[in-house]
Amino acid sequence: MKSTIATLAAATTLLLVGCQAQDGAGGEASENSADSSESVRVEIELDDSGATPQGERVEVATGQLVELDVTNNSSQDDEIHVHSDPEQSFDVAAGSSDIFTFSINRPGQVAVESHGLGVTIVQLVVE
Ligand SMILES: [Cu+2]
Repeated sequence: MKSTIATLAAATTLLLVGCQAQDGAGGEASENSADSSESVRVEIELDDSGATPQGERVEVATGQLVELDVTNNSSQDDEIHVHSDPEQSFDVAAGSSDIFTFSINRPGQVAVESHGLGVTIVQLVVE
């Protein structure tokens, strides 16, 4: 009985999340991100202790728009480095936020790194 209630609660939560994703700003990175008609948005926060997310895998389709929504709360200017071919990098000054948009046309794994912090933020799995 307990587990039935828990399952129902989980299902309800999923439904609510689904609605919010459709009504809200949308494009949030999720398990369903293989739909290449929508962009994949990755919200990134940098501070002096590291990056959030850090090392997470994010699935994207080839050619799909990827939006990196970066907030740099650390005390240093940073450079976001996308290890695609050709590679790309984006500057984010300390205390600022910016959105960087790009797409990757070749399947494979592409690391997105913070060079200031020396960490991998996300690993894009391009299929
Ligand atoms: Cu790099």
